[in-house]
This record gives sequence, structure tokens and C-alpha cells, in this order.
Amino acid sequence: MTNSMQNKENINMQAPFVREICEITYHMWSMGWDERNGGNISCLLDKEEVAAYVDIEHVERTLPLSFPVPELRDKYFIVTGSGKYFKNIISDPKANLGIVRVNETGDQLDVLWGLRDDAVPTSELPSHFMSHIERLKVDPNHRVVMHTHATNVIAMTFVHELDEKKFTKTLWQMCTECLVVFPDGVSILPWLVPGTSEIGRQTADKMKDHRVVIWPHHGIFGTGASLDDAFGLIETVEKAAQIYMLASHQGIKQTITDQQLLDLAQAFGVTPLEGILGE
Ligand code: 2HA
Ligand code: ZN
Repeated sequence: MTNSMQNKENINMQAPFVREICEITYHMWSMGWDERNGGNISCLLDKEEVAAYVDIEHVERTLPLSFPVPELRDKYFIVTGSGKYFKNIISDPKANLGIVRVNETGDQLDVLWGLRDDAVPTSELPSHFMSHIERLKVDPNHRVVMHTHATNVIAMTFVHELDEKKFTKTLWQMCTECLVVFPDGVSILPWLVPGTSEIGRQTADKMKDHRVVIWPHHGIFGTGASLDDAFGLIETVEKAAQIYMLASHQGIKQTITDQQLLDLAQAFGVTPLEGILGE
């Protein structure tokens, strides 16, 4: 067998993009964020990196897209499957993940690998694909959209005002690192029915100038140039929300001041989202 054929046989073990998603989803489940089938991930892949492991000329199935995405034509993604449990991906990636390509007209998906037993991509595919389109416009390095039910972020949406600027400021005040990690702040949608094109459009609209979108009483979307990048962003927001949930009902006696946050931004060379810190 040639090396390339061996690679194609052993994709579960060898493809770094499969291994990474296996590890990170297991980790996210261990954090308690992805109960049952909660959470979903999509990651943009280069044609060449896919072709090293999968026969890209062989289409296993095609799936119609109810929301055409011509902007993503000929793009390759690894996605989590609808109804699949993050807990189980690591032990059976081929059943729980899929490698798909958007066709030339942007209205169909070619399944190239995985999604075994007629599985389909995540129910939140509209939010993922529409967010990829917007993030790619502002960041050519963008690759990952990650959705998870981060526990303390959800809890905070019950007890904190849902004003984006006030929510962002509270998060920045909870840990010194926050302003450095997400100077662009967090955005928040109204409560909407998940899985629809409408929540996809509204999520993507926020993604024009944010990397984080919070769905109240549901979870969080984070984006980035890599799985680590998107995960690290969500982890930092979740940590701040956790501190808030631990500290707020005790009566907060002091916090990081606006001037200290401005000093921090200057020291780390980041520009805080406007209209949050008093100048
Ligand atoms: O994949 O998290 O929002 C299940 C969900 C839906
Ligand atoms: Zn969800």
C-alpha cells in the first residue's frame, strides 16, 4: 500500500484535524458544558489537508442546504453531527463527525467522510455557515465556529442585564485577562428558537464585529483561527462568568476600575470596544 492510501485508511488516527476535534470535544464534555447532544463545532479545512487523508473525488452522499451559501462554494469543513454526543466523538469519530464540501452553487453539501449511518451535520449549521461567511470577511485567518452550553455563561444570562455593553464590562471586571483576550467584547441575541435560519442570520450579523455571541438561557458561540483559539476565548468568557456567579451574590466590595482597565489595554496594546469604559 502506498503511503497516501495508508493515510486514507487510517484517517481516524492520523488526521490532525480529526484528532484535535476528538480531544477538544471530550474535554468540553468533561467541563460539563456539552450535556447529551449539546454543542456543535465546524472547522474550515484546506483542500490540500483534506486531500492528504480523504479521496476528495469520491462523494459518499449529497445533502441539500435549505439556506444557500454561495460565498462558501468549494470550501471544506469538518463538522459535528446532529444529535451526536460530544462525549462519544473520541471513541467513534467516523459516526459522530463529517468532512463535507459545499458544492459549486452553494446549495448542497458533498459528504466526503464520516456521518456514518445517514447522520447529518449539526442542527445549528445555518448559524455556523453564516458566521463563517461574516468572520472570513473581517479575518482571513478565521477557521472555527464553536457552540457550547457553557454553564456559568448561561447562569449569568438569568441574573445580569442583557445589555451587551454592561455585560461586557462586568466580564472585563471579573478577571484581569478578560480585556486582553476579548477587547472586542461579547454580543448578545434576544432569546430565539435554535436551529433556524433566523437565529443563524442574527448570529452572523453580530459576528460582523464580534467573535463571541451569547444566546441567553442557551449557550455561547465563539470563533477563531484554530480550535484552541475559539476554545480559549469561550473558556475565558466562561471563567469570568463563573467568578461573577461566585462573587455577585456575596456583595462585591471592589472591582477593577475603568482607569485600571484602560491602563491594562495600553500595556497590552489592545483597543477596548468603544462606549464601555469612562474616559
Ligand atoms: O447541538 O446545542 O443548539 C445541540 C445544540 C443546539
Ligand atoms: Zn445549543
